Amino acid sequence: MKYGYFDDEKQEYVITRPDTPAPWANYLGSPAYGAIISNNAGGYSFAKSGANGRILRYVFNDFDQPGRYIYLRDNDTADYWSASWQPVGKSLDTYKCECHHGTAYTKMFADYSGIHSEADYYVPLNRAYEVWNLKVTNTSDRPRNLTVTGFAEFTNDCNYEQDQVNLQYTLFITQTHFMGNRIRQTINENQPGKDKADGSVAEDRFFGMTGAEVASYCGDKEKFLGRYHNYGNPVGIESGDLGNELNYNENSCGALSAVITLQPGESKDLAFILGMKSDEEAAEIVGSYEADPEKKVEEELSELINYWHGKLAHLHVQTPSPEFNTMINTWNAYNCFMTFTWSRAASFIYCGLRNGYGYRDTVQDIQGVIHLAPEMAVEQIRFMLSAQVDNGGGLPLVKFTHNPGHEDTPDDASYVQETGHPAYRADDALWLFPTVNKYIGESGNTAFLDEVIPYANKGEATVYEHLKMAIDFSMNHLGNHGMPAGLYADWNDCLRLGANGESTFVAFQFYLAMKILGKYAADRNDTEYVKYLEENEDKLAKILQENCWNEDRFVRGFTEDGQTIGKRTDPEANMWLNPQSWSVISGFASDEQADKALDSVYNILNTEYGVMLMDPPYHKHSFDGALMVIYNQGEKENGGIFSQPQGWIILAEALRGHGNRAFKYFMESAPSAMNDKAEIRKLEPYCHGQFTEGKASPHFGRSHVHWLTGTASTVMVGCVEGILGLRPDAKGLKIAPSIPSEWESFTIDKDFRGCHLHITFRNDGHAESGCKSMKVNGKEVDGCYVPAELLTEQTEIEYVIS
Ligand code: IFM
Repeated sequence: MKYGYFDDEKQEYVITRPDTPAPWANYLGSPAYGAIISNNAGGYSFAKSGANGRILRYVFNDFDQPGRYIYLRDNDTADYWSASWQPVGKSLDTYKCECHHGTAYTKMFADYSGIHSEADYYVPLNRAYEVWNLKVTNTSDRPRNLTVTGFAEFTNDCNYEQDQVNLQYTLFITQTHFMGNRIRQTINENQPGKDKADGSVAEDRFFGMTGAEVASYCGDKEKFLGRYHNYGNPVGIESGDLGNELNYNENSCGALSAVITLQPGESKDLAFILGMKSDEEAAEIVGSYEADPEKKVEEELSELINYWHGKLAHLHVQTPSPEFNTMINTWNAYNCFMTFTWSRAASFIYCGLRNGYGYRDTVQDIQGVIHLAPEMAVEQIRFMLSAQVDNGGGLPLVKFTHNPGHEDTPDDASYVQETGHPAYRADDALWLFPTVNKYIGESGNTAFLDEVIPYANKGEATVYEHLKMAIDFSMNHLGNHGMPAGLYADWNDCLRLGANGESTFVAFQFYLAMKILGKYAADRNDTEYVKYLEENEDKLAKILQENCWNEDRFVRGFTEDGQTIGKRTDPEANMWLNPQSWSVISGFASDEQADKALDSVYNILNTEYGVMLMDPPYHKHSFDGALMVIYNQGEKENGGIFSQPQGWIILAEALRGHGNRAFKYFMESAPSAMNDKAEIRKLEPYCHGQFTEGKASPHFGRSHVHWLTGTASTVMVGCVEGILGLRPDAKGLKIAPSIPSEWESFTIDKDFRGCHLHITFRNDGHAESGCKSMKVNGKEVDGCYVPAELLTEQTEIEYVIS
């Protein structure tokens, strides 16, 4: 079943049926002021922190309420509806609507009883407040008398949990005031200086309206809704008069009504503005929309669109696959920017309670934007290097208040107590290698390796030395066979292999890390270190070959007490995805092993909705460190189709030149490819989820945990480096696509180091990969490699696959 379509021209997803199987969301704003909005206007807003700066209330795990509601009422008939289908929820026979989710804005269009409305929701670029602009048009042939009401439900406390649970306190601390064109909500107003217990100063919230006089207002939620009413039929809307009530205790809100008359064909713009500012600033902000709200809104929306579309335009593909084009050009790319910006901070699933960045998540998220915004990426790489401890390990959780050079580490009880992270993880710092390498490839900025960056706890070092320390960390934490120890966990949060147990996945990461650093060391004539790395690489390779290859697969690892995890004869979890894909990505597997391991993945783990993380799920034969057994079979790490590894298997197949399979895996897991199966996937067809329920689940194919997932970056990398084969290194660009053999031609437009590349591919012979010839600006080059010296402002590349 289909609920909408991709408008690739406008880079919007258009929802044509509002009764979607889950709230389909969009992100507005930035960490300074963030807002999440669903296709039915549900969602919440916050300043700086989803947990501690919460402004709008939202009930998680419920039915997507409350939200940013705009009600319309026909004062001649007393009939009323909302600018989004919910909360009033008129019959879809008579109420027609569309929701357009765009890049950092959402538009709701509705037509009901001869009235057309367009509500535009956005946070202006670099501003810390939000705008809901309603353009209402009389499309009937008679004058219409309407009341338009905006409603925002404030939290009673900036801390989301306090607001929800500490009612003996929070019900007695708020007041609202009417300020002429806005409601002002104060918290702890009675406290001199309004200094909060935690030392911060609470700011007032405001909800203002411009474009018409306020006809009536309400600052008290219960008065607005009325007891035994709900958001769909508030008494203030039914009656057409908000009663000019304010709150003193209990729950506050901002509700403002305007009464307008529209002649046939006439339109009017009303802007509602919401934020958390001092009253003086609020007055200024609301006032700035007074002169010409329509013009200001238009300008602000174009500014936002230009900003985001400008970022996304740095890579544009035109292939025979609309599902691929829309993900690469818009939605997967935008998803990468959202994970880069928001980490795992706030969504309809993440309530905002995380008080920092996960090390591995963040370092991986960076990879997804490197090809579009290397200058943004490097800032974040610097930040993450400053969260590396001087022993080479990463801080498992990097606090939002991170203070490089002064942080406690997992070796300190204080860190453990504050963050809840008791120990180092085996993989965290190893993610730095591919991320730094991709950045250097994209930018050509090898001088980055010499930049001096502090460690998290004390001291500082060049980036090159930081990387050496990451190698030392793994070297100093080896297990029984001499492979990297599993420590508290590797990429798989649910796998506790322990201080002497070992992870094959981390061993492959470590192998790749040594290869990457080996190249840098050779370029710098650090010959002793090159030798050291080569020796250890060989040693590790031998250990891996002797212990981890099991006929047609690599095992997952070893427990402290010597049990092998992921043997083909194990009754459960005998086949794991990540060691197979990473054996190829790391460059470790022989050709024969690579093809066998990838075939095993295909034959044993693949499903129509993607590849399961492992199979069979743990049920009766788990071991002590197999925490995933807490999940139902087929869910999450227990045999679910975990989404992030889909990117790695796409990449691995592509690196082997298996374009058909790489693309098949892309299609199985692409949200866009599920657009007409939305009743199965349930999640938004334009963003990734954390996982899809596996074969063992009665809800096989249903996806969960929208938007904020490392999948965005791994699938992006799998597609850009793998399928499209764009593999820059410090000296130029290697092009090695692995495509479905049915593609006869496609084009890529890419901005690269200040030049624009237009690449046309021909594949008349229907191959999956391989380079027959390549011309750069008309000149044949060897090895399908574009040396940086050949780049011109407009570089034309003609590539023949077969
Ligand atoms: O790798 C982790 C990630 O850090 C958090 N979500 C789950 C993934 C797999 O366990």
